[in-house]
Amino acid sequence: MSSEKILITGSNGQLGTVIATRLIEKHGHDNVILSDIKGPSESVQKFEFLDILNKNALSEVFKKHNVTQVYHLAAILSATGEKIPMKCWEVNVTGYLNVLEACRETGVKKIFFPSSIAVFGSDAQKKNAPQNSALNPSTVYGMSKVSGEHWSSYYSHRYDMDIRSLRYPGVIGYQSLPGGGTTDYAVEIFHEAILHGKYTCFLSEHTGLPMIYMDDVVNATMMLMEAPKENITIRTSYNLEGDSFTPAEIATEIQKHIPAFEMSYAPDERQQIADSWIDSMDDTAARKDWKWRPKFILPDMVEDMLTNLRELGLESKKKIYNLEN
Ligand code: NAD
Ligand code: AKB
Repeated sequence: MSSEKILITGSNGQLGTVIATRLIEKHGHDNVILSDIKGPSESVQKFEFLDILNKNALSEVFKKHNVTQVYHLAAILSATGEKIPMKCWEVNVTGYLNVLEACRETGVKKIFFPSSIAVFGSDAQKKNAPQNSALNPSTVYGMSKVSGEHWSSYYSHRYDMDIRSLRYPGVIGYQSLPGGGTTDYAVEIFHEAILHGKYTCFLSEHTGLPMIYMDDVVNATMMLMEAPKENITIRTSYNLEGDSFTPAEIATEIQKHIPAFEMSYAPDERQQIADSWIDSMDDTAARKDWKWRPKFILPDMVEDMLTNLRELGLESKKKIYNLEN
């Protein structure tokens, strides 16, 4: 069994719940410690209530469990971040610095930090944005991720820590619900298509954004974290591409499975955020350094989402929407 002790911050979120499952499969329940400010929805073997703004508590928990690796997933996402910008900066930047300092103090060397397409601003090349683009985001979330990328590089070089990072696209998965992002529509649309046969999208129909399927995100994260150290040439964050598409293109693909599905559009304040992001990015470095290749493009994602959400059945409808039947 694994000699690693892996702690996940923000483990109850959209990604944490799924990444935790994969890490537990690989390393065993005893070696994966979940943590969040809110309790888990199901009982888990090792869970700590842990606020990343409390640095002493982070150090105590790392020492208590002899932690060797941290997957730092706690954050406030783009749309929520624009409502509470100071809190977003505090959690995403001060919270990350607390994690880095607690790691340095307790000898944790290996850390995963998720960045985002939100690092790109409206001056970045829209299609196939290069790895080394100018990063001038217009959201506080994007600013916090640019800052996190620089701190990752700084701690890697200054303190010889092994910090690895990916610029995740918007993540689509059936396993969990998204938590306050601009790309959330691409998950909501599937739930609404199955439950009500229609969806009103908060982005306009031709808003192209980079997206990725949950299975690919988990695979990419594991591939990056397991790659030999000498293969890691980028210590800020790797561009990562799954597939890129618009709300209209998802709707058309859903209609192939649910012909009566109706899509309408009522763009809100999230449109401005999406407009400032790129359409797609160049992930040549990830492909070269640790052999990244996505498995899912839009038609595969749509088929897999609909199949799995249907298989989850009424139980999940009740859980997600609090419906009687
Ligand atoms: P999420 O919002 O679903 O989950 C974040 C979790 O962090 C929540 O469970 C929340 O309770 C927890 N949290 C918030 N403040 C905390 C604090 N002070 N201390 C401890 N925990 C706290 O987010 P997610 O979608 O799972 O995202 C995980 C990471 O991936 C984030 O860094 C996010 O920026 C990044 N990311 C996500 C996506 C996506 O589409 N989901 C895309 C790009 C990047
Ligand atoms: C968001 O929309 O905020 C996230 C992200 C792309 O970082 N899903």
